Amino acid sequence: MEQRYYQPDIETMPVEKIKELQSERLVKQVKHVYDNVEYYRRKMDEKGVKPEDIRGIEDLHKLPFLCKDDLRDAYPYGLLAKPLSECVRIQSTSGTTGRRVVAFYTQHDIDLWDECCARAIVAAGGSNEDVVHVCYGYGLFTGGPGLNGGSHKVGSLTLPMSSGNTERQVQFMTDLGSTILCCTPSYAAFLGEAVAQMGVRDQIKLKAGIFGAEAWTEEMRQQIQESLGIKAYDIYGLTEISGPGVSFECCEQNGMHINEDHFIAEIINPETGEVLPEGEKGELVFTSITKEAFPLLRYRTRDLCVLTREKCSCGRTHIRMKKPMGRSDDMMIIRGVNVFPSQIETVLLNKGMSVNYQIMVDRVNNTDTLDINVEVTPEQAADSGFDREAKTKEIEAGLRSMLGIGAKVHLTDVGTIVRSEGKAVRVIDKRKLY
Ligand code: DLL
Repeated sequence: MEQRYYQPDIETMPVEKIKELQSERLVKQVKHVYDNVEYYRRKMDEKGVKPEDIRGIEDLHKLPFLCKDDLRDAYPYGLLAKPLSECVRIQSTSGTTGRRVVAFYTQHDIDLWDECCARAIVAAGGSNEDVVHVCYGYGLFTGGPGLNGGSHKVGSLTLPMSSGNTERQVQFMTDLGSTILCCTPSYAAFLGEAVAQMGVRDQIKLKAGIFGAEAWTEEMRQQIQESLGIKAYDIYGLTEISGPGVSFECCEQNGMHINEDHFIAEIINPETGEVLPEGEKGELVFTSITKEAFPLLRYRTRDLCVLTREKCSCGRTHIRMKKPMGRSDDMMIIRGVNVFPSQIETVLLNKGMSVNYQIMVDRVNNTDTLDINVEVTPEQAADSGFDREAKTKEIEAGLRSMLGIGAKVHLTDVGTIVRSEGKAVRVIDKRKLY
């Protein structure tokens, strides 16, 4: 397949050149925040670092980390690096607890963000011939505005659907011939079901999907690709660093290229803060080197992931991040064992179950319990020979071998688990209520 890029010079720039560009931008950015943001000045002074100490990316490790609590402390204007009169937009995190994080953008910030999303759309095969159907939420959430802006840059016909009203989504998809779908993977799975139920699979023209905002497994990718007849691409980002498009997948579907001309990525040991070498798993940390209004230096994402500089056949040279396996704060400790929802998803889908599941954790008589409700697929429901009891046992055995602890599995009927239009809520941990 012919390779297309949105900004070929940048996307295929030799690695040495990218590093030079990063160094140059980092030095400027550090000076910008030190001069304009009191919060940073204080943090850097406390650590004994002056802007002149940062001469390139090799000095990045000297800077202090920033974490979500810093953002909350500084709410709302404490990290603003440009006068409000130069800002044109805010976006905010979807977090439901504590103070929200508010991110500010100048027009220049929005333009660069849109370009990042345009790169993702072109990497998924998009062009001005495409109809880009955006059903990420619009509003404070960055998903809708980000992909919308990217689609405009590419010159695609953009359908700003936002989330919800699934029947209308499918109707527009068929009537207007949507070719690229942008939403969360869990909503894409739901749309796959809706398309089948409405009997319009042969009327949709989708060829690709750009899915992110939550962790999803390779098994889930297969299911979505089959149900919608598309190639499904991963996209990653976070409000604090701009939104979707911090990184995106290419045709190889093997890790997401980080837009390194805008963001420097590091992997650290989450316990000690030590920077880990390429290839090791740890917490992803980002430094935004082109953001004007809300530039974060060494922001700890809490996402656990691995970076690789292995050559990619797509021709892009920017470093890749593997699929984040979940956030460090998604990790459940059950009877002393670390469990990620993504491990459970892998087992369920490998055993042929539907993507609709929910994990319930509780504590009974001082012992943690793990229960998983998972829907049977419509095919299983229609199959009179389907043995629920045998399947339940098979999944329980699979979970025991994946997790090292036992779980109780409950097969439920089709349609019994609430579908999500945005980020799915997979885990109900009742222990937190105590
Ligand atoms: O979720 C931005 C986004 C919108 C990304 C649309 C992709 C598509 P927040 O609401 O601030 O921003 O949440 C950011 O979501 O730290 C990850 O934990 C998680 N996340 C985002 N993309 C992925 C992904 C948006 N592709 C948080 N895989 C991040 C796994 C993801 N987790």
